[in-house]
Order: sequence, then C-alpha cells, then structure tokens
Amino acid sequence: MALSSNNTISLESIDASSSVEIENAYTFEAARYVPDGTAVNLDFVLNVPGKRTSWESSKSIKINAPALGLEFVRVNDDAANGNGRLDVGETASLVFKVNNTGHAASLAGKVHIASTSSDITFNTTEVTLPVIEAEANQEVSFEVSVAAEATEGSLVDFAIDAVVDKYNASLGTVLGIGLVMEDFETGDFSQFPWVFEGTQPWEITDVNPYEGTYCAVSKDINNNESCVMKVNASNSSPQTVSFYYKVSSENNFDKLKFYIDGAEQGAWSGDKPWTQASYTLQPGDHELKWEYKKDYTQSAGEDCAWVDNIVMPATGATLFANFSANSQVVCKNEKVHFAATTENATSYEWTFEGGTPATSTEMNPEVRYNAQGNYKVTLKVSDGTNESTIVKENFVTVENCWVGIEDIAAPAANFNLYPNPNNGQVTLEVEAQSDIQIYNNMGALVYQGQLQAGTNHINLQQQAKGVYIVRVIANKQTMVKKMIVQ
Ligand SMILES: [Ca+2]
Ligand SMILES: [Ca+2]
Ligand SMILES: [Ca+2]
Repeated sequence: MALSSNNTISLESIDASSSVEIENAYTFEAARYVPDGTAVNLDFVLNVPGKRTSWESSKSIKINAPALGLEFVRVNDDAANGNGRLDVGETASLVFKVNNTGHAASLAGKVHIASTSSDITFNTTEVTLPVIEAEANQEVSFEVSVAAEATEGSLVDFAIDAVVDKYNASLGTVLGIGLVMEDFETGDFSQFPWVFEGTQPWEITDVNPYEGTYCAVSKDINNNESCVMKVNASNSSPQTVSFYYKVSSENNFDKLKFYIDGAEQGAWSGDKPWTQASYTLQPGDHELKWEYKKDYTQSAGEDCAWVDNIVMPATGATLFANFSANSQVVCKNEKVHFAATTENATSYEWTFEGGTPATSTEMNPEVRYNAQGNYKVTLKVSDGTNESTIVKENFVTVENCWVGIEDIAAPAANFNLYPNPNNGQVTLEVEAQSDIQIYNNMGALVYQGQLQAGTNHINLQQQAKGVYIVRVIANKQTMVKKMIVQ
C-alpha cells in the first residue's frame, strides 16, 4: 500500500482539552494484489515547532480484497435426458460456482475450462465473469458435448481457472460418462462376472423388478442357510456404488446384508419396499457382496431379498494432468509459480510458450515472461504407465507494467533522482508536471502521484528495502529509472 497524497499535514493550534478532526487527511492506494485481510500499520508522528518532544501513535488497518474459490455445482442436461449426468453423445452444460469469500467486490474477469479428454468438446472455453460482491458468488456454465464414440462408464476430467485481475482460483473435477449398471435386463448374470457362494445362488426373476423386466432375487433357503452373490469393482478415484434393494423377511433375524471387501455396510430385514442404498468406494480393487442369510428358526413374509439397478464405479483413465499458478496476470519478468496438481504422477513435462525456461520437468517450476502477451501452458504427466496432457490456452497474461530500463530515450520525461541508493527519502527533479509511479521488484505499484515542475520529495520509508522501479510520465513519454532503498 502506498500513501498517494502528501504524508505530512499541518495542524492549526489546538486549544487545551479539545481535539480537532481532519477529514481526508491522508489518502491511500492499495497495490493491485493484496490478500484479503492484510494488516497495514500506520505510524503517526506529531511534531510541534519549538518543542523537543514529539508524540507518536500507531494504527493498524485491514485491507479488504476479493478472495476467489471455485466449486463444481452440477451437470445441467435438462435439454437432453435430464438425468444429471453426462451421457455418451449428449450435449449438456457444466455449472460451476465462483465464490468470493473476501471482503471486497471482485472486478469482472474470466473463467476458462479445459480437459485432457478427446471425448469432450466445448462450445467455448472462456466465459466472462461479472463483478462479484464481497461474500457472494456467481454461477458460470460451459456447454460441453460428449463424443458418440465415448465409452460408457469412462471418466473425463475438467480443469477450470477463474482469473480476476491479479486474483485467481483453480479447480479440477472428474466426472463419469453414462453409467456402468447391472440392471439384470440381460435376463441372466452374464453382464458382469458374478460369483455365487453360500448354500444357494441368487436367481433372476421377472416378478416386480425395481425397473425394467428383471431383477435378482435370493433363492429359497432353509434356516441357518445363506445366498451370496458377489462381483469385483475397480476404481481409480473415490466413487459411489449404489443399488436398489427390497426385503420381505423375519424382521431383525433374516437379513439382506451388503459388504464391501468383507466389511458389512448395511443390513435390512422385515418388509422393506424398493429403496436405494449408496456407498463410497475408496480408490482400489473392491469386492461387492450381497448376502441373504437366515437365522436358526422362523420365517416371515416372502422370505427373500431382491436387488436391481446396481451402479458400479466408472472406469477408464486413471491419470489427469492439471496445474495451477499463483498468478495468471503478471508483469514482464515477474516470477510465476506453477504447481502440477495431478495425483499419482511421477514425471512432468511442461512447455511454457513465451516463457523462460521454455520447458521444465520439475513438479512446481518457476517461470518468467519477458514480453507482453497471452501465453499457452502445456503439461504432460506420466505415472510410468499412463500419460495425460492438458493444454491451457491464454493461461498467462503478461503486462507491460514498466518499460524496459535499458531501452528508454524520453527527453520530456527526463528526471533526476537523488540520492540513489537512499533510505526511502528521495528527491526528484522534473522539468514539467509529471505523473509518477513506483513499483517494487514484484511489479506491485507501491506509490503513485503527481510531480510538480522543479523539486519534489517522496518518502518511501514505510516500504521494504530493495530495488524499486521509478516511472515518470510527462507529455506521453515515459522514463524509467532503477532506485535502491537501503
Ligand atoms: Ca444426461
Ligand atoms: Ca432390472
Ligand atoms: Ca428366521
């Protein structure tokens, strides 16, 4: 933050036991990027001519700024089959929410989307983001089409980046295409490699299925007997397994039980109509098992259990390249910190259009750009077996925050600056009224104001020691000098 007005004001005399209030005594300008809630300490010194003592006081103020976050909301396929999922050959909208959890409204910006999947095409990869008030949010949506050749039950990824001036947020999300479902409509157990255990297998029935013509039903068994059917599933990301069940049995004693990897997840008995059950599967290989088991005595109802519409985890690609950056709008030669966010990757191949370095194999490289423009970033990752590549067009915007120090010849804006190095107190001499901007070495504006023809004094003692770029603009000409505060 910089004081953009004179940092010394004069006071008239103050009567004993009284106070004066000075409105708009100081004005401030915050840098373009300041994290929300950053504390700024202001020190005040009151000097009275002729008095040896000075009075000091401090005040800390917080800077309000936007703070952006992104979340996936839903698949809007109301214009297609309306099942809330992406299906093979379908065109739908992906809805995301940009949250501004900060204490200041965000400026208008943009949201980009990309995918590593060749089964996905976007109507547009960039949408405009309007101003978002503090602690408010804005939904944005992207129209996507799923190729007719896409595999039912495969996974696709989406990488979303919101950019609002120097503030940004990134999100990666993975969705399944269509469903891998056992609905027993083959009329047998041939669709999946079912295995049967217990006293009796399960069988297919066409009596009162949950949906369609068929469902699975446990076979007629005696006391102390069981019917078991099980199938293996494999998923690379946390996913859901769900199914519909129905029971008619001796309540609390003869039960339908569902197991994941041998661990009981649910048990139902008595008279239960068709009901959906849903469980999360952690990544890995899993055994899904349904068992109807009777205790040692008594029977009730139809003495069996039914299962239909088992939704298995989606399969397919296991590796999705994605990355984020600390800032997507930077000054020339400002460092950009990239971070690969792909899980399970073991190697990284970055390509930075217009960047230095132009390529990297680090997980989290740092890159500078030396010319104004919008640049593409490509990341290819590998886990030793699979590869995945994501291309983000116009990912980095490089601004000409200051003119190159070495390539200036601007007589109208010529100025003297001394002493240099200095302790933060600096004198500037200009020939005509000029605008002045001072940037720190991260490209952040720390001071701006106007210089009058002649001698001007600027106090930067509240700024950190280091190298500053002083830019003076007069008569549409710009002159830049380097200044060292020590
Ligand atoms: Ca759908
Ligand atoms: Ca069915
Ligand atoms: Ca019983």
